[in-house]
Amino acid sequence: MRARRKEIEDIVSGGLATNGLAAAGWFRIEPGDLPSDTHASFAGAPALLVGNRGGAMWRAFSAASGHGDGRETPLDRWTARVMGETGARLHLPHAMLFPFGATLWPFQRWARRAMGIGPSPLGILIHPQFGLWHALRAAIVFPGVDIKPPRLEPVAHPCERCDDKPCLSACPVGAFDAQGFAVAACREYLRRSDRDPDCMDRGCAARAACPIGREWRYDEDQVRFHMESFGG
Ligand code: B12
Ligand code: SF4
Ligand code: SF4
Repeated sequence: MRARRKEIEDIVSGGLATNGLAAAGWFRIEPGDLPSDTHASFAGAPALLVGNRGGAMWRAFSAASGHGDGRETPLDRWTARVMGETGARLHLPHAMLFPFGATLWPFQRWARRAMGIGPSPLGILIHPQFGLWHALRAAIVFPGVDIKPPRLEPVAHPCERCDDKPCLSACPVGAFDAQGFAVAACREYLRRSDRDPDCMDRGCAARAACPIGREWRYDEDQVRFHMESFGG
């Protein structure tokens, strides 16, 4: 089956704009991306990545009824709902994949392929415009549909020109070094009663130290929500 990339992008972007989500780029699923042969039909299929940048998604999500209903993973449930509504408008065979849930899909690998961006020393992918203030929310896979992902233009990697790397010295427990991210040290600090009101209340100090895309920084409610889901 043939389909036009632009038409799909318009339907997806139209459906998602009011929810603060956006089409982030096309990529092709490679056989090595599949965690098991259960999804073999996805190998070679084109896919559209969906993400959020800055605080727009948070404002839409906070206003939605699912937030604060006391049940677990409200953002994941909201994302699945709005993506399901968008998918219903596509009238094309597709599968909706998420960066949460039982299957561990390699979303960062896909973002590198779809957007051309690279990792920061913190593990989070850095975008030349949005800095560290963007994330990945879904991938719409089109098995059996003939769509050619566009060729990527080269994308600047801000960390290559950042000599001081303030992100690496801002963490109060030195959780980031050449070995990667010491998750246990970070979580232990977040649970300490004598910690500064930083990190949990204002968001990861290492992430906040990055000068790129500061105007896209999440507001306090949003960072607190993410930090509580991560370390609370
Ligand atoms: C497991 C996981 C974690 C684990 C371990 C991370 C790790 N060492 O891999 C923990 C719980 C520590 C974690 C933490 C965070 N995570 Co996380 N995490 C994931 C998850 C669910 C799977 C990653 C994975 O294992 N993939 C499997 C392999 C096969 O896929 P991959 O793409 O090839 O894997 C890459 C990552 O593992 C990455 N990586 C390696 N080391 C680290 C370290 C960190 C901190 C991160 C974020 C990534 C990372 O490199 C791999 C090669 O590209 C992804 C969602 C997803 N499904 O991809 C989110 C994801 C990577 N996390 C994300 C984020 C934002 C965070 C937090 C910043 C959350 C927050 N608090 O806001 C924190 C960082 C801690 C902090 N102090 O703030 C984002 C990153 C977005 C981006 N711009 O790149 C993702 C993509 C989720 C999303 N919805 O967008 N995370
Ligand atoms: S502070 Fe510099 S090295 Fe660290 S993430 Fe930002 S641009 Fe990259
Ligand atoms: S949340 Fe705080 S303790 Fe954890 S890595 Fe970030 S700066 Fe370090």
